[in-house]
Amino acid sequence: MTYDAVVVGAGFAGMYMLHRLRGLGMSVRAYETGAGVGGTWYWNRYPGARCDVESLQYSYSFSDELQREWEWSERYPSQPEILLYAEHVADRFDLRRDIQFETRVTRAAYDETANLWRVETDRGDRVAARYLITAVGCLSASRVPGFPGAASFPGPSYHTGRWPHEGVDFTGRRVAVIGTGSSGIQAIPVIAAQAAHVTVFQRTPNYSLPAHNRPMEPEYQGWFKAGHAGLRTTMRESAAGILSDPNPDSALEASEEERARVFESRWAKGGVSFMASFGDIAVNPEANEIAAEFVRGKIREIVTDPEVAELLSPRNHPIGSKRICVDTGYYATYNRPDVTLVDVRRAPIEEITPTGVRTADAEYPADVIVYATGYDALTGPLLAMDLTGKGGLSLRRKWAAGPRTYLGLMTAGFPNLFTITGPGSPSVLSNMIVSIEQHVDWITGCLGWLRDGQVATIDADPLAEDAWVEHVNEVAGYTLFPRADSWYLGANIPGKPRVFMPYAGGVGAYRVLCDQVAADGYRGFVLSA
Ligand code: NA7
Repeated sequence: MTYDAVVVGAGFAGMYMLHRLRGLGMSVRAYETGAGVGGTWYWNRYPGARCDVESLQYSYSFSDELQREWEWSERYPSQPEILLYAEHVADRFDLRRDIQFETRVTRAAYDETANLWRVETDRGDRVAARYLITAVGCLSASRVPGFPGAASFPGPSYHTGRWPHEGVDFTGRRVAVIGTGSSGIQAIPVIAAQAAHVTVFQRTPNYSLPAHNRPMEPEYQGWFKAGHAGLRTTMRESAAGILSDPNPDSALEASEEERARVFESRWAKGGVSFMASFGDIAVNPEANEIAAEFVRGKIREIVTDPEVAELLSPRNHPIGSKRICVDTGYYATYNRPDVTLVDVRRAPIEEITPTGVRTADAEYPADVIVYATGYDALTGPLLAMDLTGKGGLSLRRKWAAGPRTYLGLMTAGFPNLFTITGPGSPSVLSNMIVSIEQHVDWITGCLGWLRDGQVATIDADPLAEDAWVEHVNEVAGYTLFPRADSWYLGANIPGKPRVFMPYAGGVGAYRVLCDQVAADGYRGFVLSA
């Protein structure tokens, strides 16, 4: 079977791409590993899973009817509600008939003679397509560190990103949670409320901001929907794709009182807009330290045991240089008598035993282990597929020293392969829905233009790619991101090249660049008839 396009993945990116490709009149097959749509939100069913972008902003903007008819029930959407929304979108736009579920794309190779991608799946499908479009997500390749003895643990163990659909009952159980990134920080308070005891194994404390989640105010929802068009434009033109009301003033130049006033009001408001308190927090280490110390002060206020408060206080990286977390009652959870915090930076986990977790200095009993240990981010899901471009070049070989793309949309030597929110684009530094829509719209525009001009192949020009990779690095160098050992840099995966993968130039500026490239007849791309 030969399709105009194969889309890999049916999360928010894959679903919208499928919708737009249909609009071009193309025949499309989408393959999805899960049994349903939703991607991240299909898999991440751990207790407390919630988006840290407000629900009204974490929703598609492409259909005015869709945004008018869908009602969000909370300020921040829970995983079940986002999944319901994804399912609603699939039904509303009749997407499922072109999606093959429970099917993983294992291999795709570019056939130069036929100018087709030949795609293979784990279900034995062998299909061809003119265009191959990956919508595989940035955080979908979950990772459990290879702790010795893990197989000897008789009780259940779960990774947050592969949570059982039927849920887990922790009542009366002793639970070990390994990892204190966003997933651990969201799950720990909810698990602690149910379990007999929770032991948290923390290697790096993270900065976490209160969500102050609450039921959606109907007036707020009404206001957003009425101003939909304008608000969406503001989001698209912003740095992170959200309405954060950025304050351009310098934290360094502000008086003590002014700083306290601004930080307190942002803290009280809740959510990630704290990072927009002052214009220099993300780029100036001294300004950043002022914001970081404010958060540490909050931790000391909330956590009653000063030693635990200090252990929870991040000191080895600037605030925002790792993904900022948003929580509900995280720090206060450590005031519970049935929650223990273990510092595995000082005494690392040495092995999992049949009765629990053993660190360099003690053994902690557990009935259940929760791995909140993250992902092989951005490149992981792409490299998990065996992708081969022109001349038998494999993507794994091409990206051995780190990902190389032009605009995060294409990689030279892999004609007609598009990577939605690929490395080198803002992706995880932004509201993913905004970045997804921008990429899908751009790709749709490009494919329509190619068709109208009877252009058979498009590929990134290696020189344009080199310049883009350099630009991505240069922009990252102006920020504080490279100062943290984060998954943005691949630092969480042993042996992964240390390269800052997303584009830190902001979604607004990036959109302008992409649009200019298109307006210039796809400058930096090689086109052939
Ligand atoms: P993250 O943010 O990558 O967090 C993973 C956590 O697991 C982090 O605290 C890690 O510590 C910890 N970890 C990983 N390996 C180990 C070992 N070997 N020993 C101890 N601790 C370990 O993943 P999340 O799922 O929380 O969040 C991913 C993104 O999803 C998030 O940023 C949002 O965008 C949504 P480390 O910091 O590496 O010292």
